[in-house]
Amino acid sequence: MQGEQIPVFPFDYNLKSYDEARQHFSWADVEKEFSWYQTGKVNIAYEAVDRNVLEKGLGEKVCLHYSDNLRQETVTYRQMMERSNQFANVLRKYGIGKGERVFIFMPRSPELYYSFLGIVKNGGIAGPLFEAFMEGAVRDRLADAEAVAIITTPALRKRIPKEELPHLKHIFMVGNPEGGLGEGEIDWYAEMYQASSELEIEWVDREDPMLLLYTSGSTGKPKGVLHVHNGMIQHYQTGKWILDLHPDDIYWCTADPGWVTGISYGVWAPYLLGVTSVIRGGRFRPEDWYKTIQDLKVNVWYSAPTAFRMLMSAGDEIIKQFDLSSLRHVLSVGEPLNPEVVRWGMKVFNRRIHDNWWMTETGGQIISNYPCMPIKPGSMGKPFPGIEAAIIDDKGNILPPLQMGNLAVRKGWPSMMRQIWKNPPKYNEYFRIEGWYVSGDSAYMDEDGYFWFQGRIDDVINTSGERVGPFEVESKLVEHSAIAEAGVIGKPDPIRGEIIKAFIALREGYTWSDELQSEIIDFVKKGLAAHAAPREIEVRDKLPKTRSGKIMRRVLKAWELGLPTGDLSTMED
Ligand code: 6R9
Repeated sequence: MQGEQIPVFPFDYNLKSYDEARQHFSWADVEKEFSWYQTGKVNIAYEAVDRNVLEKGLGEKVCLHYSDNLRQETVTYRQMMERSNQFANVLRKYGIGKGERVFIFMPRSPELYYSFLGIVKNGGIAGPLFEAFMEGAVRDRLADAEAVAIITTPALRKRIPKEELPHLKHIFMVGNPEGGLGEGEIDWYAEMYQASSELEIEWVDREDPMLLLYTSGSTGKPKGVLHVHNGMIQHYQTGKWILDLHPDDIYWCTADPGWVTGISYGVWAPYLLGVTSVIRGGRFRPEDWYKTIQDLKVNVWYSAPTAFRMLMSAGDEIIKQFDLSSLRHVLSVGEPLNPEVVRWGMKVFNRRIHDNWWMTETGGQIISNYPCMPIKPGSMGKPFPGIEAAIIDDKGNILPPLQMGNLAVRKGWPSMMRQIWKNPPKYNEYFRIEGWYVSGDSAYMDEDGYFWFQGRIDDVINTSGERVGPFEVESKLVEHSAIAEAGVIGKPDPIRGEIIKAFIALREGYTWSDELQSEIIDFVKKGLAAHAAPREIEVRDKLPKTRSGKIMRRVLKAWELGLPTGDLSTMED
């Protein structure tokens, strides 16, 4: 094998040999692990929660350790089953049924998880949102999905523009708003208190949808990625082999449920394997994070490069105050994991950080570094057994090792998205090359079969692990009265991966000032989300555009990086 390598640690892993698994693996064998294989009755939430209680004797086992700075709570699998049953019953009481979209817009808390699982048990489609979303982002998503209900908190209710959402009938309020409940608002706690904890769960088809997650592309509004119950097959097996979950593990996935990682690997994978999960609410503080690992004896820890880089920049002295010896397995996803961070992980935790690659659209992990395999720092690893990934050119030819091209996945893995909500053309774009899903990322494979990420092919920005579409930010910017036109790019940043940089041209009569700059940043924060606001703004007389009027972000990027601008033949004079 070539290049820098970190050898395997001698633990007893679920996956013993990657090569052997690749040869003998079949998804059909994994299906036999589920109850529905015997009973024919399908619901991912049954397999993830109820089955642990009713069939596996894990009712008194802790499902969730929740904590933030004000609250600490333990939820057993039985409690998780009963409370999610209750919420499913509440939904039924209000006539909300199978296939209807119910959104969740609230900070991390046990109530969020009861609600999420209740929606799925009722056969509904859950739409988790980041609590950071502002009114415009909330409206776009609820409107597109024609959501009938939302679960939220008093602090966030003002960001839900009811008048503009004719389909939205019910707002379940977790907590007591000042001045009481408004029209269409329902007291979540009061309803839960009255609801039965017994439920006739809604049995569904494996191909029935359960999750709608909005994600950004380079053009247009965010698109609704739709996932089905069948994804459980992949969540289960990747949880076993990539997360390497063992029955007695304490597992902490730091991702928010507004992000696919916080659902596929913050709920489904650990619950399907019946392990104990840790959920931490509140803001990020290095001390709190290390203390969480120490106090709860976390063994398996799944986080993201941006978080590791923040921990790294907080300094190694802090780490010495905590006992982190419980950690066995550490993983990362969301952005390129810098080799420097992998080396830091070896130094401070004496553990390898295992990078893996996947997307909202893939629903589950696709490429990974496995614990039983040497790590090459900077590489995403190898495709999951049973999944074929390749580097292909625009015609669909598989490229030889070391050649850069489209990172693509052979169509048809279990957790693949099944639709872009109400937008078949967008869905078909991903499958434009016969037999393949084209990810939009570019990469190459080395001679040992390891994949190396190179960049996005479109202009999507990845800031602290969040995908931000430049078009959405540009559209918001030009809504501001001072801005004539705007072009937005990702600028490389040592902590956040990329930051959002906006180039703008001002309208006649406006002059640039620090006040105007803060006003504009605030405008985007309030209109979209804090993470979508530019951290840098540069004013230009004019922006580079194509003859058809498209802002040429590639030219802006070249300006920013001091690189040659390349072919400018399509640029207006
Ligand atoms: C799970 C998730 C997907 C995009 C993806 C790629 C980037 C994710 C990565 C990575 C380099 C990794 N990405 N993992 N880039 N190395 N290990 O992140 O989903 O939010 O949809 O983002 O993130 O560009 O295409 P999502």
